[in-house]
Amino acid sequence: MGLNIGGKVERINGRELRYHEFVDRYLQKNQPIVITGLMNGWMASNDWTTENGAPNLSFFSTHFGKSKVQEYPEYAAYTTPLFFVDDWLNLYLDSHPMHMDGDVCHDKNEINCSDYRFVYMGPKGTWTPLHADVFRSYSWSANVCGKKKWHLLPPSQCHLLFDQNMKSTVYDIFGEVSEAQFPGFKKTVWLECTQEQNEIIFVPSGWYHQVLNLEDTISINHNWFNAFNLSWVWNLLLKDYNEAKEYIEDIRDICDDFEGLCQRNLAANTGMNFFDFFIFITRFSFANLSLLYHHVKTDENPIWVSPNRAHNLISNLISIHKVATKMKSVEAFAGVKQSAISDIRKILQEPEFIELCMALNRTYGSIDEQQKQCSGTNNTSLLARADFLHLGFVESIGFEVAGPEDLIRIIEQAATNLSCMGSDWNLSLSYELNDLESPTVL
Ligand SMILES: O=C(O)CCC(=O)C(=O)O
Repeated sequence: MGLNIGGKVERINGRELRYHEFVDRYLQKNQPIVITGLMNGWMASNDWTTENGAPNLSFFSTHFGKSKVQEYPEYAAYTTPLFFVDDWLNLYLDSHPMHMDGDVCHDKNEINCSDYRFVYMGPKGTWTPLHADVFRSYSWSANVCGKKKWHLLPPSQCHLLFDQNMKSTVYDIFGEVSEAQFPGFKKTVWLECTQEQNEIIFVPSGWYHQVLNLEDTISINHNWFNAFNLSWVWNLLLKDYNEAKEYIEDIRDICDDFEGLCQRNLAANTGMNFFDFFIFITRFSFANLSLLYHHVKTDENPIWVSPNRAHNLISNLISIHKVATKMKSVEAFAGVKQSAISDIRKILQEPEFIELCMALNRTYGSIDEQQKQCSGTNNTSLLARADFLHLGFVESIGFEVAGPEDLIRIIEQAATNLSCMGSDWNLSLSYELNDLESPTVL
């Protein structure tokens, strides 16, 4: 039986698309799109492709043949298009390891230092089996050379891909799919797309997809998440945690630290555990708060130097607040509280944290530039100042963060403080926390 194709993925010229349009139409609505016109000037497009469009394998062997990966920071093969720069995952991993737990991952090994930026190389006919992306992240994938055929299924239909026990999914949508095992599969309706050279596909959160290389193909690919799909990441962690726990339930009585084992298995299978995720959102909250305080305090008359930038930071905090609220109600989370996160002062002074703040500021600076074509202030240089951390706000909210309740309290308290400080500022965080829906994905 052939696949039921419901339509094709939309195509758009990236040079005619504004950032906020991308957010409104695709990121927030969680819809796929193929974007053209964004790869001009990439060294990868020039160096990695022969004149007839085939992969230039001799370039790789000549330049990188004797090397280990991740050793060429000075070779800027590509530039992340603006639409995809609000990438918390890779921003974080550029300065912090994902795992704190020495049992899961020892410092500075390959897993701990890696990010979610990839190059895929596949000869004609090779394919990637059906899957949804790690952490329920978004991905973007740019064809440097070659051509790919994509089949995508929206999250609303993903339950149809599972077997009757909801344990495994179909592996190959073009193989023999047993109706007895996967009874829902025949009801699925797919989007398809042929991605040409120099085109970038945006794959939304939670969409299952299978990918075939129609020619010898090289692509550059990032997985990422941000305020718009953060709750999906938490939902997946919780689901995987419950599965990990169920799997070893029968050894609970003979385990000294059953909860710890569940968390270690979660980190090994899913790529992070509750504690990793909590530290991640805690650092991100502080980074967003530090930038907000910085911007509101920069002027003698406290005004937002950029409402767009403030809006981005506030949306991030609202999204984290919502996720922390969900986490609070999860009983198991109480079992993984650890003291390492407890002192805010320590985090705020870590060089890695300052690096994260700078990167976040650059990110929203570049988005802001396009949104209003003029940033009005050179915030990166302002951020280099020693008073950047504004420890004053920390004093007013207390120093301890041991669990989601503390994070919620800190965000709410900061919202109150900032509302008091703002003058001609309409984007009150407390107002938004109370009255506005946070960004959601479908
Ligand atoms: O290009 C491929 O073969 C797989 C890419 C993929 O699955 C993704 O970008 O999410």
